[in-house]
Amino acid sequence: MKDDRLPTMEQTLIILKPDCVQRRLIGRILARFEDKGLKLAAMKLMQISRELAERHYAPHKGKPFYPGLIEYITSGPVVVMVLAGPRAIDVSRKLMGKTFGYEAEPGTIRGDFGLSRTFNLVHGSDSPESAATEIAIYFTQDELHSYGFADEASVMRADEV
Ligand code: IDP
Ligand code: MG
Repeated sequence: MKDDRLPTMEQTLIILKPDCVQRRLIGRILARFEDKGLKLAAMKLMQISRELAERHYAPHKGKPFYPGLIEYITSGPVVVMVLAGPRAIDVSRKLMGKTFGYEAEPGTIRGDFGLSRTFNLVHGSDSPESAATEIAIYFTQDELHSYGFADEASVMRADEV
C-alpha cells in the first residue's frame, strides 16, 4: 500500500507561454521553479503548431475560451519543459497560483506577474494522467534526463523519496 506520508517523485509538463517569452520573463519565472528545488528533466524553445495545441488542449474543446486559447498558445515561441520532484505536479500548480491573474494570490507566478484570464504566463499539468499525456506530446523518452544534484542530500532526506 502507498504510504501517503512519503512524497511521490513526479514529472510535470510546464510551458512558459507566449506572453512570458514576449515580456522577457523566462529567467525570472524559471527561477521560481528552480528555487523551490524542482529539477529540469527537459527544456526547449519552440513554436507550438495548431495540431499540437489541439492535442494538448483537447480536454477544453467546445468551451467558449477554446478558440482564443489555441490562437494564443500558437501565437509565438514558448519554453516547454519537464520538471521533476516530489509531488512536482501539485507543487508547480501552487507556485503558479489560480488560473486568472486577478484571482491568483500575491507570491504566486500568476499573482505577481499578471491580471489576465488568458495571458496567464504559465501552464502546468493538473494530474499524473495529464502530465503523462502532455509530456508525450512534446518530448520523446530519450529527451528526458535523469540526474542528481550535488547538494541533493542537503535538500531532502534520502528516505523521503
Ligand atoms: P489552468 O491553466 O490553470 O490549468 P485551465 O482551466 O486548464 O486552467 O485552462 C487552460 C487555459 O485556458 C488557462 O491557463 C487560460 O490560459 C485559458 N482560460 C481558461 N479559462 C479561461 C477563460 O474563462 N477565459 C479565457 N481564457 C481562459
Ligand atoms: Mg489546465
